Amino acid sequence: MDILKELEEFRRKDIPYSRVLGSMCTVPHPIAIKAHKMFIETNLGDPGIFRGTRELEEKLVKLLGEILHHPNAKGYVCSGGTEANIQAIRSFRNLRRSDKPNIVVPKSAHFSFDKIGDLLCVEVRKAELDEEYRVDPASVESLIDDRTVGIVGIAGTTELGQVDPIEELSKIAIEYGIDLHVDAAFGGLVIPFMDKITKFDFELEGVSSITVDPHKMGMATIPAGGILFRDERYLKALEVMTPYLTSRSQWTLTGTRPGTGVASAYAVLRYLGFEGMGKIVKRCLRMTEIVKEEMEALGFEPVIEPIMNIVCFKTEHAEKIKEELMKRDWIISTISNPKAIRLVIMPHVTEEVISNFISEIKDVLKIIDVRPQ
Ligand code: 0PR
Repeated sequence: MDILKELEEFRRKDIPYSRVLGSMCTVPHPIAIKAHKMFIETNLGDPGIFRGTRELEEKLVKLLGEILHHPNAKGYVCSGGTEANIQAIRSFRNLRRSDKPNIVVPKSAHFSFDKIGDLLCVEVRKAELDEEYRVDPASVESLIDDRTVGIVGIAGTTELGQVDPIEELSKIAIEYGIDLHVDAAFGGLVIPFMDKITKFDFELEGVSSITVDPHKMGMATIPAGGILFRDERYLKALEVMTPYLTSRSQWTLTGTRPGTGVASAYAVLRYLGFEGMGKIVKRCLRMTEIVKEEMEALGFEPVIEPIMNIVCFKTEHAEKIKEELMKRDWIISTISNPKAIRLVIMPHVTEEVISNFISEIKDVLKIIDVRPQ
């Protein structure tokens, strides 16, 4: 029991989600926790043993495919958005076998694309954004050449939650005969449940693959990421033979991998259904609106009108505010261009959390004796 006490002590040092407004993760849904426990010993790296878990993974991929307008999408559940992005670009690269390959990503792309450049020896070209921080399709087009193996659009940018003009990127992809990957790690389980839907998924003909992470807005247990491809050809391009295992080959990046994310993500989506997910997403959007109004009343101005449940406020003192809040065990994040504080309004952010946060930030503003701008 001393061991458990020791563990508890470490765990107590962690900050509870009720004081976190700067994370794309959240408290797993209660049914996700139950499902996770049931699958705790599963290993999808050996699907011959975990036959049921493997079958469940296929069902989850189908469910995610249905949400993203392509029930026959092929893919698997991985460790998160980083692995999903790696695998998409790796597949594009392998299919083209170009000498000195490059990809074109928005300047707003998640830093996983810098890892991709390094790992896959692919040049990562960064396209300019417009004044609303969406990628500029003309800039994307100007960076494409005959060594370009794919382009990337983001549906729910990490910093601002902005959605790139995927429809236009899709047209460019078709015109140039290259693949388009959509990083919807965050937005993939937000946009489909919003009232105002922008086209971003397989509905658009030029979209070859999508990253969608249940461990973000899907309220699954970590790790649960998702990579979906339009057809099996893209998975085949990742295939490695596994002669001594129960399966002939595998196309995942990791070998041993948990079934817990599969079970927890599937349980949440089945339990809540489309309607239940919609309610949660809409509540997050309502809470975002409340935070925005409260912050505006304090003199802050949003960088862009929030598109989804992420909102950033311009301030020269972003780092100082973050630091002071951190001293009081509150977590927010910051962005640097423009200087701003960033709030992610996940399902654990209730009205009570918001009012606690606002009174704390009022105190911080007094202490550092600055106006927000
Ligand atoms: N693509 C996008 C658009 C993302 O925002 C992220 C992560 C990824 C890919 C990579 O996903 P994984 O981290 O699952 O590999 N975005 C979050 C961020 O950087 C990750 C995160 C989540 C960071 C929770 C902190 C945190 O508390 O904000």
